[in-house]
Amino acid sequence: MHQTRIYTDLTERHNGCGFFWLIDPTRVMPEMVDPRWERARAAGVSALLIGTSSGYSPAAEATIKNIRTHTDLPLILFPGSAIQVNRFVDAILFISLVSGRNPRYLIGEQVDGAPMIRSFGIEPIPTAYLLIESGATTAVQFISQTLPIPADKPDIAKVHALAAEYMGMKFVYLEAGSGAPRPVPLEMIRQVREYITIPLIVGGGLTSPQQVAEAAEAGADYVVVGSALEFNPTTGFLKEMAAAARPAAAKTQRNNG
Ligand code: 1GP
Repeated sequence: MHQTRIYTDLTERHNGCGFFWLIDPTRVMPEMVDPRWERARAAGVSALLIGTSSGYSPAAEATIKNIRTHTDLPLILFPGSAIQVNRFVDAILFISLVSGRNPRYLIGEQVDGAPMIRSFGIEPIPTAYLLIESGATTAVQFISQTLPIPADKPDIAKVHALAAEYMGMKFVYLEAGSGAPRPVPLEMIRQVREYITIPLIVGGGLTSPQQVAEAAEAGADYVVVGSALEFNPTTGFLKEMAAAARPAAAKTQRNNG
């Protein structure tokens, strides 16, 4: 049995909506140190997600190694493909792009990556990844050559999420895409949250504390923010964004109960 420590910590030990800060390792120089890394836990960040949909390199790996030495938060890889698996992370969102019908991203990359995950002793967290239409062609859509779920069709998102739960997935991730002009609709978040029992991650295009708070209130158990924290690289903004996730306090209790 593989380890489940990170997932257990994330899902049992926090109240309200958790906050994942997504860092794209290809956009940070390996020798650079972001002072926010050491402050992230105190700022209210639950874990750092490390991921990119645009290529990968040894420099990105050096960046991840560097981040590792500046935070005690869990580092969770959020990979675009198997070649991104590396030994410096604690866990990996073991993603299947279930909204699509491209076998490479449903099972192919997973078969390539699994032996490396095993040999590095990384915790795999089975995650159903649902790409939601957001008003633009996102990198994930283009690279994966899959159609996103229409934003006004929550019923389609619901049945994909339910099937994923029945397949044993531990998270459902509703993804509008990095830099999405429109985040995942609140009504879709609400309906999916009501329909399944596993935790729900929501990300893509959340740029303000208000948008984070709305996603949390609608039912997200974790929100993911990347681009906005690149555009505004202050600790104050990181704190504001993470704090905005918290008013949805009772929700995780409800889901766990
Ligand atoms: C993308 O959901 C994440 O995979 C985060 O998106 O960069 O728009 O915050 P943003």
